[in-house]
Amino acid sequence: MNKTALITGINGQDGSYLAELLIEKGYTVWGILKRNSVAENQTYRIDQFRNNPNLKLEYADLLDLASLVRVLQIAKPNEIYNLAAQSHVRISFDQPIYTSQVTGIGTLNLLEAVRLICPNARVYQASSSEMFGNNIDEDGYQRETTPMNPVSPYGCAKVFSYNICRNYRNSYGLFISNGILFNHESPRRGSNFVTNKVAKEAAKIKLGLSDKLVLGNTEATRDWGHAKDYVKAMWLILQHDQADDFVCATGISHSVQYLVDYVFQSLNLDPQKHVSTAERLFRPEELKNLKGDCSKMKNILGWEPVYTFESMMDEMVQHWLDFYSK
Ligand code: NAP
Ligand code: F7E
Repeated sequence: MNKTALITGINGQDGSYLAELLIEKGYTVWGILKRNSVAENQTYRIDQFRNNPNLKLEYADLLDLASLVRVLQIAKPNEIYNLAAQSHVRISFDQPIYTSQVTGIGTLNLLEAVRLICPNARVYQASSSEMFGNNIDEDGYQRETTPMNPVSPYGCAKVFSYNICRNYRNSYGLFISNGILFNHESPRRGSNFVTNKVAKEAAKIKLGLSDKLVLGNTEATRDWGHAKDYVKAMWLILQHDQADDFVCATGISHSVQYLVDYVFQSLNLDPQKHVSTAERLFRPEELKNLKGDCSKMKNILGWEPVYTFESMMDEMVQHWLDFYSK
């Protein structure tokens, strides 16, 4: 029998790739949309398969428990992927209460709805490397056992969600798994995240449409993978025979400065002529270094990424060159 999945955050970066993957695998996919006043903005990342008969969309919101109950009642999912969040770390300092409500309490609303309506469904929670903050194991990596010490309102909200998922798993025997994913990017990434900001602005500079790129902290390092590889990990986590928590990462870390140099060099541009920094783009507290050890995921679930940092950034730069050359 074909499976049914529900994705919260279906029109986000990850939700759009995950929906494509699940439809390819024969799932019926339900997605919830938070209402936007511009109808065209509602589904732009999923418009290319919007008319697929196996894709079903409903208005609902993680902050509106009744709407979650309504959607679970009609969708009757076997698998639920909770990807919805206010996911921007810098913005979480500007909107800490809203971020805590959506990214933290929103998860609890969903778990309560699951407990009431479909307790046999398997639930994936989008946990984040931001939960570790500046804790690093002695060998320089973060992994499932690294203590969590978040340094942003977003990270604090994600730790709450991670813990409440474990609590509901242990208390009620629900199948709830956390994927602790390190940064993952793509041409569908919001262009206010650093990889896509650099790719977009460098392409504009190359085409003579702009001259400057202004950044915050370029010394921070991140472990960047491709969202297409990471949604495969989400699916594998829910196919495992028991609920568990898994880190997903590449194990390779680069600085923001390295990212800038790589992208500008790939376009034969000199970053020193175009790139500057501004204090307003720094964060009140910075997460300095991320590098993940995903041996558990590789050994137990057999996950392997296809993209490299370089092939991912090349794809993103090409996307913006094509976009602005139309
Ligand atoms: P994203 O592009 O920002 O997508 C977030 C999604 O959540 C959007 O579809 C958004 O809808 C939806 N949403 C926001 N508030 C909502 C609410 N109150 N009710 C219902 N839907 C709501 O994020 P992403 O990069 O795809 O990440 C997916 C998940 O993984 C997030 O939970 C994120 O925190 C987590 N995560 C991401 C990364 C990463 O590097 N990408 C790493 C670790 C964890 P609108 O667009 O209509 O606002
Ligand atoms: O920043 C630095 C910034 O906003 C990366 C989210 O998906 O991954 C993401 O969070 C680094 C930081 O991602 C700019 O200070 C410098 O050190 O692309 P980002 P993030 O904060 O790591 C985690 C795992 C998540 O879970 C989140 O949802 O780049 N940086 N200059 C900048 N960052 C931005 N955005 N803009 C700049 O101009």
